[in-house]
Amino acid sequence: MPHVSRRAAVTALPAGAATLAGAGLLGAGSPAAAAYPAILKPTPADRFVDFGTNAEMRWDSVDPRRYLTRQGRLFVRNHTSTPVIDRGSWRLRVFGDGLATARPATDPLTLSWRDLRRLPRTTVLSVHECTGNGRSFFGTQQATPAPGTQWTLGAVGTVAWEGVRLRDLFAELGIAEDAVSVQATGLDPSYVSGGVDYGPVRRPFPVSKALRDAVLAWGANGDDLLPDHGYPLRLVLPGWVGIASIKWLGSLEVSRSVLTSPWNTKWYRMTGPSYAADEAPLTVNPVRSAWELSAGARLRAGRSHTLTGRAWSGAAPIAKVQVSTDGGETWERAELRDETRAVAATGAVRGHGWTRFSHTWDRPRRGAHVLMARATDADGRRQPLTSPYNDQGYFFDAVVRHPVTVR
Ligand SMILES: Nc1nc2c(c(=O)[nH]1)N[C@H]1C(S)=C(S)[C@@H](COP(=O)(O)O)O[C@H]1N2
Ligand SMILES: [Mo]
Repeated sequence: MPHVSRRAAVTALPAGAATLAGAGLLGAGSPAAAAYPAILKPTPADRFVDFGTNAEMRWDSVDPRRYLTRQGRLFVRNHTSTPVIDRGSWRLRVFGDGLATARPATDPLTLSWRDLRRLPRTTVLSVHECTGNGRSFFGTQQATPAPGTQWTLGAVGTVAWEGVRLRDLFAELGIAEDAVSVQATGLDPSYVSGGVDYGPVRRPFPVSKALRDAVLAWGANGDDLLPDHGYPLRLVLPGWVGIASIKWLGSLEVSRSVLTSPWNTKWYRMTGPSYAADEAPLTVNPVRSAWELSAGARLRAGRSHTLTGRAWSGAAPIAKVQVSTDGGETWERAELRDETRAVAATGAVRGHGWTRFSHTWDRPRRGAHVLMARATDADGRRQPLTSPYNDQGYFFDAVVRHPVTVR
């Protein structure tokens, strides 16, 4: 792949270091791994919690006045490392027996950046969230830790994505009436784990989702994508688990049979004692909420505090948020700031983002308190009080107990 290169800093590393880090053979704590930039944008400690190849947004750094999440603030989830891709020589390859005229992978249709820019454009607002967001609470709140990145609640953001609808591209290229599956593959290095090379990050999804609202995005909130977020082009499947939105998109296979990849058979489906062996791959994100405060935040006694936060769902806008300042004994309705109409006013034409909420806490008494927020979406889905355990720690959607101290 001549058009995929590494930043100059990387070439200064000893030969093979990049490969080793990409293969996961260097521990996160080893000096070579620390020097290897898996993420290229700055992730300062006051805005991010750094997990090496992943970084989460700190909720106490969120500006309550800003609705959208700037790319500079957005969480990053990389299986390996961010590739630097030249947009001019980059091509999207499209192939498969699901095209109106079948094409093998060895003889794909190729689309350049300019080709895509000729198609009708769209902007779609979506809550962008990792399947494992909240995973750490399986351990800290339910005493059943799950392996994987110990995200708190910062693997989420709301983004206005700009690009073309996959539906419009398919209309242009022509797809077979009985096409059922689309496989999206990234251009990042192959993912190696436990000595197994799983190949490039890729995940299939149904043609029905492609035709409903899938977007090939080149921009976020009015800017080109940053390298870390998929430049020059990423797939966006609004409302679905983050892994569905393949970054650094290199190819789309359209098929008349159901495609699979380890990212929908091995990972990103529920596994564990209470799950069947044939659980469906995870698709729509659940309902969650977070306070714009650090865990253990200190608040001044003797005054009134306006507490703010956000709630979101992959399925629908948020209809209601209930809050408790006494660890769940009593609940009140929070005020919501972003009704559907207000969200549309951000300039996005379709989709939905999160909803900001606020609650006035009048002169709380000194001492330790537990804040809780519990959201319900417009489809009637409500956050539970506990999340059923699964081996990979996906979908922690329970109400989070947020400690604060008043003094
Ligand atoms: N090519 C590629 N696409 C990918 C990934 C990846 O590692 N490689 N990670 C996925 C996962 S698990 C998530 S949560 C989102 C994260 O997107 P972001 O880093 O832009 O926030 O991208 C998805 N798309
Ligand atoms: Mo993810």
